[in-house]
Amino acid sequence: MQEGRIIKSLSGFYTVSNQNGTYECKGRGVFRKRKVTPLVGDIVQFELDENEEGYIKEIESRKNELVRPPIANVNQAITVSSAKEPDFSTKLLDRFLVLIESIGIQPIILISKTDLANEEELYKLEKFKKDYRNIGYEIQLVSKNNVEDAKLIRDYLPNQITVIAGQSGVGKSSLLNAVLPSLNLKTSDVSSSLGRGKHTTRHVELLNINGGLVADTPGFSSLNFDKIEQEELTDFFPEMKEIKNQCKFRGCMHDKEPKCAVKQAVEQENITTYRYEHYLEFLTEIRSRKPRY
Ligand SMILES: Nc1nc2c(ncn2[C@@H]2O[C@H](COP(=O)(O)OP(=O)(O)O)[C@@H](O)[C@H]2O)c(=O)[nH]1
Ligand SMILES: [Mg+2]
Ligand SMILES: [Zn+2]
Repeated sequence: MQEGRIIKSLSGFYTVSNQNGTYECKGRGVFRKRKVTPLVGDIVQFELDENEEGYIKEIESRKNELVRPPIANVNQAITVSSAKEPDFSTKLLDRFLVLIESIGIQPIILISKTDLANEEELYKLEKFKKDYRNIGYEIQLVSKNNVEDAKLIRDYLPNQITVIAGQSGVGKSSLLNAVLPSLNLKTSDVSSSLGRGKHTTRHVELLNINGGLVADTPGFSSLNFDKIEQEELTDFFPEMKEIKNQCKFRGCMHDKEPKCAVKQAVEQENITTYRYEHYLEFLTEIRSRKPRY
């Protein structure tokens, strides 16, 4: 028996990698009975037969599990939003952040394509950068042709399993290519990548980059809040979570309630108005969700 990590899955075959090498493995029927399917990212015990064909025998318990894309044991998400093409939106960024926070993964924010922004736009982006840094987020303004930026990104990767989240066309693959040119990932021009369904990266694979594993498959391809309850939403806005106990009422939703610490913080400009507005919009979205049976 050997231990390894599944780094790729394709029609019932799993590529398992460890310090000895990379092996093509099958999952034996046991998993079907137990209703667990091996996932990319899983640590597994496997056996090789005389023909060097591998069989997965055991799956170690998972720290977490992403559904779309299906990856286990992710511990970091880099969310990429472009400065331009498509235009930067704090609302979309906050949506990604909430989804990442909701599965307990550490987010890193990259604002890409900053070479396309003019002076005024850059000034605004620097302001946003300060705002998010104040909340405690790691955030960088980057562009694919800046060598220093590639170095910055490279340093986030060692010993982590990282998913890259972000709309198509924001430059995810381009940034990874900048970090490691030999990857040679496909990039697409914006006009075609903005259309739906034209994903160049469909299968799930973890790429070995600078001592870490990275999924170029866009993380969080479903951007709805189906799995989030309204009572939890505050916890996914760290600056609100931090002070929610100071609200007068337990279970305060920071909406119409009096003596709300969150609303006070917004008035005192310790919480940005736009983040608070996004909180309220997301809350409305969750509240108006159709109940599922
Ligand atoms: N000017 C500029 N264009 C970029 C940058 N990064 C990506 N692009 C372009 O944006 C388009 C989409 O990039 P791609 O990496 O495929 O985005 P992905 O869909 O997020 O993987 C391509 O035409 C890239 O050349 C950048 O930093 N600056
Ligand atoms: Mg891509
Ligand atoms: Zn409150």
